Amino acid sequence: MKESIEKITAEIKSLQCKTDKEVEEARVRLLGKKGEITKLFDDFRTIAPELKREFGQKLNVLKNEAMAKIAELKEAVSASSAGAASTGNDVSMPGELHQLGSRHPVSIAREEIVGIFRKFGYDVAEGPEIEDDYHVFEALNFPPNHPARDMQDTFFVSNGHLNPLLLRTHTSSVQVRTMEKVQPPIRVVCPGRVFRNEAISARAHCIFHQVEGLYIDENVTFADLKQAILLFAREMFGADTQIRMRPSYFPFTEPSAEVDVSCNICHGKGCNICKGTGWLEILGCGMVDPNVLEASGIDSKKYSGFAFGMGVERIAMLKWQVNDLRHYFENDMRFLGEFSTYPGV
Ligand code: 2U9
Repeated sequence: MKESIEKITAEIKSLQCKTDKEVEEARVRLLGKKGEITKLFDDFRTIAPELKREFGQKLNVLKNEAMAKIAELKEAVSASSAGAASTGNDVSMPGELHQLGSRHPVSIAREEIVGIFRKFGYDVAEGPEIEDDYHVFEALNFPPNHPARDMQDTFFVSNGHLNPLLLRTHTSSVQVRTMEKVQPPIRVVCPGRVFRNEAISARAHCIFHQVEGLYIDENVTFADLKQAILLFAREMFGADTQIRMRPSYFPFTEPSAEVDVSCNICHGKGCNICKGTGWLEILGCGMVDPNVLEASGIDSKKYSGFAFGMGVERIAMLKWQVNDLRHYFENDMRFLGEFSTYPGV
């Protein structure tokens, strides 16, 4: 008993705590129901009667010392945490607000377009923005003197040899590279940036984004193309969307068509968005020209396919009724902030 009292007395003297939690742990260790001092009081009941007086006093002194030390430590800990708060940092002040960014509307539209075709079973492929003449023009059946091959329309990186480097004017070069690598069936969508030497206006920009698609297999027909485009348009613009096809011309597809969707503002009645026609042009498409299949090593007698291409900014303009393409390139936070609550952003 004597040794225990001396040991605990020494322990109390040297006791130090940094936090409220440590003080409480020390209190429980010494004075709690199963604490060291409480245990000595239990033992006290069994000692010889002639020793009771001496040890009774000693135990009471020990208990008082322990209680005083715990109270002292409690005070010291709370004083030191109040001191920290008074060093100039007001921990109760509201935090600084950071302005959160959000997805760019062109990214939102691109992901939505690509997501729809993924759901239809298409893979996604990407390729280089700096391309050669062969993959952008030659393999796609562009005649040697087509205007797109002119300096007026295309940004050239290097010139003066047979296969100059240039900034791709469409992502069709990615589909060409896919056809060179794999045999049909091919189902692929190719999103990416494209570059055209054009004056910037409300309807055109020298850099914009496209999603193009290619489907090649045995017995692919124009009816398959029409169905794929109709299903896409309904996913993108709403279940009651109608489409119409107008004949067109592209070097890489035959026959070719331009596709309009029924105006999602006036539902075909005619408004200023659709210029009173009830229709909005969304994409171009067609059956892949057999010359294009053959150029990339695909047997045009066995396989046929369809392709389509769309400008992402144009789709985004129609979807959100933005009347000037330049908004998508200026990064004005007031404009971009409009899309921060778009579902899935
Ligand atoms: C291969 C074969 C055929 C892709 C196609 C279009 C029609 C089209 C324009 C829409 C608006 C470009 O962004 S835009 O200016 N695109 O009208 N694109 S068919 O045809 C291909 C592609 C690759 C091998």
